[in-house]
Amino acid sequence: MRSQSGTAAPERTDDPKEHNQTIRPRDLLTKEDHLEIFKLLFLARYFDVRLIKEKKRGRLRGTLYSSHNQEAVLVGCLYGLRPDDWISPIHRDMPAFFLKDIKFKWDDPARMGMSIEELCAQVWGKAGSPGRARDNWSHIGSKSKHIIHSTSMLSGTIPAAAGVVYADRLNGGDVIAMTLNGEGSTAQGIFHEAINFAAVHKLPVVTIIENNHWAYGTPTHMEYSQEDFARRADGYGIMGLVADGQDVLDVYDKVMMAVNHSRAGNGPSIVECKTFRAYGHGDHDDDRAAKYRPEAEILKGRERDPIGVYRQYLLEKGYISPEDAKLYIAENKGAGEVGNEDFPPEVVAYLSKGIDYALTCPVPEAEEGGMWVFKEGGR
Ligand SMILES: Cc1ncc(C[n+]2csc(CCOP(=O)(O)OP(=O)(O)O)c2C)c(N)n1
Ligand SMILES: [Mg+2]
Repeated sequence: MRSQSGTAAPERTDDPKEHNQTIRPRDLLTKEDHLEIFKLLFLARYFDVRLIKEKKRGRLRGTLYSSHNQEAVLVGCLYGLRPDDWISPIHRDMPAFFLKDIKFKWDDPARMGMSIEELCAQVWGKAGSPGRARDNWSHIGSKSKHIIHSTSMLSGTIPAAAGVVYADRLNGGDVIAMTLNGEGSTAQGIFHEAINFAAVHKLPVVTIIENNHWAYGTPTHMEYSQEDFARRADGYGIMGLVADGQDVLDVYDKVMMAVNHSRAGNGPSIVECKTFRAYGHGDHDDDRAAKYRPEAEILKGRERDPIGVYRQYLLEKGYISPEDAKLYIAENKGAGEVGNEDFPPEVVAYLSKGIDYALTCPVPEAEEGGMWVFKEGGR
């Protein structure tokens, strides 16, 4: 019988010997890296709970798609990428737009990720946003920052990613493209077509499956009959790994193995990160989701909060002291229970700066409505 909730730690497959490696990617991380990763987990969580609070205060409108409880997947996937690697986030991955290429340079305007100001302006539908108020969420991209434009067509970014790296290889480049996808999107025909194309042409597309065990109101056991989605990789003749999506270092290890493998010319790879969707599909679905999902499943799926799991690791390794470990307890708290005091001050200040920008930024002029609809100067 397959489990519905995915946060019980999956059987470890990260034995270095199994991958012919003597050291794991995590072994190369410094203490500074670990502390930065910890802060980034807080930042992703704070983005989520603060937006919910802003909406409840009446300062924000539009649907929010929460990544609460899935932060280890986002941070673990993005932390080891090169600045010039491409990513394609989806609706569940809003923090990915600013987490790309953020490590140790949160405020660097030249970094290859979106600024917190741009992203907040996007959520508030203001003129300073990449989408210039056409949407309040993830329908954005940036050619210069190597972010493939997110679309509503699930899995639609995988063929685009394959095309990007195909062109790059023809030009002698060595970037990879990482696509982020929910497990539900893998039922799309285009998912198979694109991965097969990438496999045949040995293209460095790293496909992340964020298996949060629900696609809107459909549980995984009604979506596919395989326990580990990553095993589908066998059918394409490519590498497939399973990661514990609540453990940022396990995600980092598996993703970096896949990235290194794909970058080296061995073709695409799939990393399935087992996690659990904490709330509804979007906040419009929160109340219904609390009814269509058994309470015991929700509690089990959320018991291993990624911030708490990593705090424990840092403590055991001596990267934080027992006193420091008691500061900023954001885990296992919903937006209504958590406060600014539960987050490092720099995290609160960073997002607040973005929100202040968004609130004061004007909306675009109405005449802009036709912009980007027709080719400039065309008919
Ligand atoms: C091709 C396509 N079919 C259906 C939808 C409607 N839809 C949007 S999100 C979603 C659920 C996606 O589930 P999953 O891929 O598991 O991602 P999650 O929301 O769980 O992160 C659906 C069915 C869509 N956007 N595109
Ligand atoms: Mg899902």
